[in-house]
Amino acid sequence: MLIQDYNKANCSVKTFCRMCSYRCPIVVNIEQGKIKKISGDKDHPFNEGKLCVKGRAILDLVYSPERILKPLKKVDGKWQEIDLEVALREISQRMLSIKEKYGAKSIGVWKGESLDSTQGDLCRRFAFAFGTPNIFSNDTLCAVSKHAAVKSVIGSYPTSDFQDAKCIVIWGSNPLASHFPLYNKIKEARERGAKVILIDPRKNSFAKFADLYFPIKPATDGALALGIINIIIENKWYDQAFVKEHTIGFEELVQYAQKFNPRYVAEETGISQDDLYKISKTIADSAPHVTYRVGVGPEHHDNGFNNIRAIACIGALCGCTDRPGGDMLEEMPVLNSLLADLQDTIKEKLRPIGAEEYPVFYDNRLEGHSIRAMDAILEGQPYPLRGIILTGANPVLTNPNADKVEKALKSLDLFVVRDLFMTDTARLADYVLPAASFLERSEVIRGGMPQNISLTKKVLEFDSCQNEYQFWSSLAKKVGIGQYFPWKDEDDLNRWVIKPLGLSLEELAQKPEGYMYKAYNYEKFYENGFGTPSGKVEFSSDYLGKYGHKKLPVYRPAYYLRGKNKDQYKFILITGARQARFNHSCYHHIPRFKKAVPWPVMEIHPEDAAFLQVADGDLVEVTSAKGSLKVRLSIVGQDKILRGFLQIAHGFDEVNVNRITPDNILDPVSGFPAVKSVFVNVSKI
Ligand SMILES: Nc1nc2c(c(=O)[nH]1)N[C@H]1C(S)=C(S)[C@@H](COP(=O)(O)OP(=O)(O)OC[C@H]3O[C@@H](n4cnc5c(=O)[nH]c(N)nc54)[C@H](O)[C@@H]3O)O[C@H]1N2
Ligand SMILES: Nc1nc2c(c(=O)[nH]1)N[C@H]1C(S)=C(S)[C@@H](COP(=O)(O)OP(=O)(O)OC[C@H]3O[C@@H](n4cnc5c(=O)[nH]c(N)nc54)[C@H](O)[C@@H]3O)O[C@H]1N2
Ligand code: SF4
Ligand SMILES: [Mo]
Repeated sequence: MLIQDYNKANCSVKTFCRMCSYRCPIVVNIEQGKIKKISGDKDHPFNEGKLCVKGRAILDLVYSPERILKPLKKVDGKWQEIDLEVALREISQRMLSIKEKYGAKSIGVWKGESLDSTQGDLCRRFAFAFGTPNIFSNDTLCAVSKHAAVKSVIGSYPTSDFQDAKCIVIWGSNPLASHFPLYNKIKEARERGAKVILIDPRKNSFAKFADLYFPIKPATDGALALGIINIIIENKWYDQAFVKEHTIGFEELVQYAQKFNPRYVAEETGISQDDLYKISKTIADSAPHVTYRVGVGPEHHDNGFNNIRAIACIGALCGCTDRPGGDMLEEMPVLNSLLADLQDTIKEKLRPIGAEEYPVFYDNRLEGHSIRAMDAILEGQPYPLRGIILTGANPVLTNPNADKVEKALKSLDLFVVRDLFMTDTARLADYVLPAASFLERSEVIRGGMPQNISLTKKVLEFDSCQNEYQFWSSLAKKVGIGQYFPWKDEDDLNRWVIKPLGLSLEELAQKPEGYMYKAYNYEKFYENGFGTPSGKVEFSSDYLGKYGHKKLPVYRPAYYLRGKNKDQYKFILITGARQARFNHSCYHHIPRFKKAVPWPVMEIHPEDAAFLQVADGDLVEVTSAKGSLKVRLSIVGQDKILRGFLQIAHGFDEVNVNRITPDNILDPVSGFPAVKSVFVNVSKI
């Protein structure tokens, strides 16, 4: 059924929630073109009808009275409504004049976390066709570091096989707040007898579902992982046949890991020698049915890349890779790619901002570094960046050093923002264009189940709210690259995307449970090897060595532990712990969410609070090298956070923690910023 038909009929449509990237299956009930109710799809095996608190607020998003429904242009500092066609024409003219003056690469395209899969690829396709390699995204802070780190060891990023797992190790993640469907799967695995281990400096809300919780000093996961490796090797608990046949660099790893004796590891991580032994033994006893999940916790430090590499080595050592109950290596569907015809041409000619400094990041994501983009805008180095078309992102709240982000974005010759709402980022733009929500588009997605793809349905439409396909294809025509968007409409594009599957769009649309393009096979390495340069698991990586990085997952203490500025600052601030109701800066406008959590609080240990002579709920000033922030305190339980460490969530506009996060302390391999180990002082107001 088409959107036109929904307008007339009373019907229910099966599609997917995209209030976060999990895409839980939903049923949308429509009466006369208006959505009356959305509920979880009980028939779908992925989540059996369960929705999280955000998934139950979809109507508050799509029908929010605060939505921008008309294109806006800033004239003399004030917003004026403008016709969509006129806005697109003006934007295209300004893009072309920037291109003429500075070259196409001076225009950047920026996409945020709310757009992925084909939606993200449309942005990339537009950029490449326009002739710029400068795509920026949330990926400068999200998942690329861990994906690249794990990929350097086992060749791709695994999916956890919770179904048969006997042990699940969670490093710096909170599935209850951030990964609702996984939380359900982990809970079920535990009911079947799996041991769940949580390693986190904060006893986060998931801890009550873990069998063992170990508080770790931030950014020391690498030392812990190498300590575990050392014990597993010394006791010969590793999978000797697997290591012999399928890995390289083992001898070097054995030698290096010897440095990580239990005493040193305990001192460095804060985890006792007994607990170190307990973690190692639990993993070894359950191997190969052990899977691990690395969250964003270990990523946001200046040594995260190698810490995560060390974590990945444990699973490989114990033979858990691509084995039942371990780390599954999914095979990707063969689909038509929106990038295949353009990517290589661009790659040969142009390097995006940040690619020279962070080539591992570039190799893994083929995009620019969004933090370095701010320097390019303000200083013109390595070349000027003068225009940005941004969609589905809010970097003033989500990139580090917000004052600098604002200053940079304000100084652009052209800044266009597409969003559903007037955000702190949109306020800086020359044009704000109303964007369609996920219910206003149809897209091909990888489902939550392995090797499964599905089609989401467009069930709603607002005039002037273009979806990504409509926007990029209409802008492409106006800047003279319309030939790269030959599809008649979104359905036509989706039809082309799935063509290699030998399945029609109509057939896919009729499979709300999705289409499993291939049955899952374990132990593919016997036949295909691993996706690394050598085809083996690489404990030592020549690829990383080639760029001047350490070949082994060498543990380098984070800057905050290395002593620099140690006397100047009293505390280390962790930022960005997820909250169930929000997705970064999203959904704060929903009145009942705003009422429940009006502002972020700063978590503090009771003894630190006593030392500062502050009480629960007090307003304090937190100061870092980048600025200061007034925030209310929450004195948490003795065992909830390590002494000397604090935590503030991100995404709140009035108390934007990224005003005080540094944009100049970055992991040398991945370029990820140390937003979870910020030196700060706290004073009472
Ligand atoms: N509700 C909600 N869900 C979300 C999101 C959201 O904004 N809201 N965002 C989505 C996105 S884009 C992402 S990337 C994911 C993130 O998902 P997760 O990685 O699960 O993020 P958090 O829930 O913040 O959990 C991170 C944990 O890491 C801990 N931590 C901090 N530093 C360290 C460290 O050095 N080592 C260890 N071991 N732990 C550390 C923190 O205390 C925190 O408990 O969530 C996704 N899901
Ligand atoms: N200090 C600190 N900073 C962090 C993190 C942290 O842990 N600590 N986490 C980082 C991580 S992992 C991530 S992923 C980033 C996220 O960074 P961003 O991607 O910038 O995050 P959002 O706040 O989700 O911004 C999404 C915007 O898209 C809009 N939007 C929603 N749906 C649509 C749509 O369908 N189309 C369009 N065009 N717009 C839409 C929303 O209204 C919102 O304004 O934040 C990062 N920032
Ligand atoms: S976890 Fe929640 S927000 Fe994310 S897709 Fe599922 S119901 Fe929607
Ligand atoms: Mo993220």
